[in-house]
Amino acid sequence: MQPDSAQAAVCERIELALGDITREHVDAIVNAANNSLRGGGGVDGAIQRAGGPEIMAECRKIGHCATGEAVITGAGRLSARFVIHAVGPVWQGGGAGEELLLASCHERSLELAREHGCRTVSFPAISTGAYGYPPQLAAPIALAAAIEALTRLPLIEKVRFVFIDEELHGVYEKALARLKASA
Ligand code: AR6
Repeated sequence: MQPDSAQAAVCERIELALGDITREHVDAIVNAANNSLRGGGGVDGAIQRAGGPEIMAECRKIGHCATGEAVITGAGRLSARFVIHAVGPVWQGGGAGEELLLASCHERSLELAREHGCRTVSFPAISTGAYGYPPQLAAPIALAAAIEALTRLPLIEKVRFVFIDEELHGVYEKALARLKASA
């Protein structure tokens, strides 16, 4: 397979969906967490509420996660088997390594998923809420990072990006179409 068609095939393993990530029926859902793993609002709050206290108890034991990294816990009452807590960067204008950190937390999440035998993984739009990353800039980085990781991780069959917000869904759809067109 030529490199270009290989990338096009990888794009087919990415899906975008509108909905609540806590309702995903996948092996692992990714949480948009913070360094202290102490919970918060947004996706984090929704996951902790829907999954129950077991998730936070495990997070407390782990204690910390660096920006651009990810850690894994069980998923409590959720349908998923695991929650992968990824810490994206706070947007500071783009000159503080945000791009690399955003890409890296996606790649690390998928590597962790693979290490735990996951075949299907759902991501939220990490950093685009409380952390203020402009969605138009975050979308191509998050998607390209997932595509890059999937080329190395053939056992991961499907990566879904799930949006609670229709406008955000549209932004990621356009970015994915651009990446597909350039593949
Ligand atoms: N399902 C899917 N997407 C959602 C959901 C949901 N249930 N709820 C919100 N979103 P955020 P961040 C979208 O703030 O920017 C937390 O307090 C939302 O529309 O959850 O990485 C953590 O503890 C937004 O576009 O994550 C950290 O302190 C996107 O999810 C901090 O926020 C991400 O928003 C992390 O900030």
